[in-house]
Amino acid sequence: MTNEEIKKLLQVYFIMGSNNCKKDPKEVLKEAIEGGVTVFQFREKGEGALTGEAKYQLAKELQQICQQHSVPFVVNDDLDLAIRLQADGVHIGQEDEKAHIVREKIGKGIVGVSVHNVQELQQAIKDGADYVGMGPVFPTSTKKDAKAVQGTKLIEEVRNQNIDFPIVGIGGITPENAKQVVEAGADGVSIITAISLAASPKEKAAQLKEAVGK
Ligand code: TZP
Ligand code: MG
Repeated sequence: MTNEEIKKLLQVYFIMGSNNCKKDPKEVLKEAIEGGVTVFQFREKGEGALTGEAKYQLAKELQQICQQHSVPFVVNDDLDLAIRLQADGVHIGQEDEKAHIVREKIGKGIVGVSVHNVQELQQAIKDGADYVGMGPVFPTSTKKDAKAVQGTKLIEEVRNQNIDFPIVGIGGITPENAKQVVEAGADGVSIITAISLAASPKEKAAQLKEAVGK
């Protein structure tokens, strides 16, 4: 995919696992898609996360929902699961499988990498990533081992260096602060709980889309 196609996908990037939801994750995902999310990442980790066959079954069901609505389905961390499902992409952190290995194994699929400085960004680009995630932009209690909150500093720094690579911001993003992230130079926002725990995921996703305004 071209940089421009990836940037469009990143606009409202919904991430979720079963432990981020109070109701059925399938219902949450369907509503979020109705509200306009542009890509979905299955991130089944942390306390109470499913493993083994139960994880696979949920992933498969969520993937089917994405397929029915032409929303790309990305798997967090778990390269074997991504390959087994023939997912549209994989997202990895700095502690996971190396990006160039993921690229080799999934061919043309989307590869996303979490980065925390310009050096990690340059390495991700070299390794063949399609986009990077930067954060936490705002305080979040969703990821227990998240790095220090960095605001929009890194996003701005990268754009000031005229690096035109697809970037999505993550961490504590809501319809109220999403515009700030995009104005700093991000192509979109990644969100977990603002959508997954919303009384109406559909409404929240629509508000985020409106705030991103692309
Ligand atoms: N990486 C950095 S912050 C974060 C991840 C996975 C959690 C984001 O969750 P929320 O609920 O949108 O703040
Ligand atoms: Mg990871």
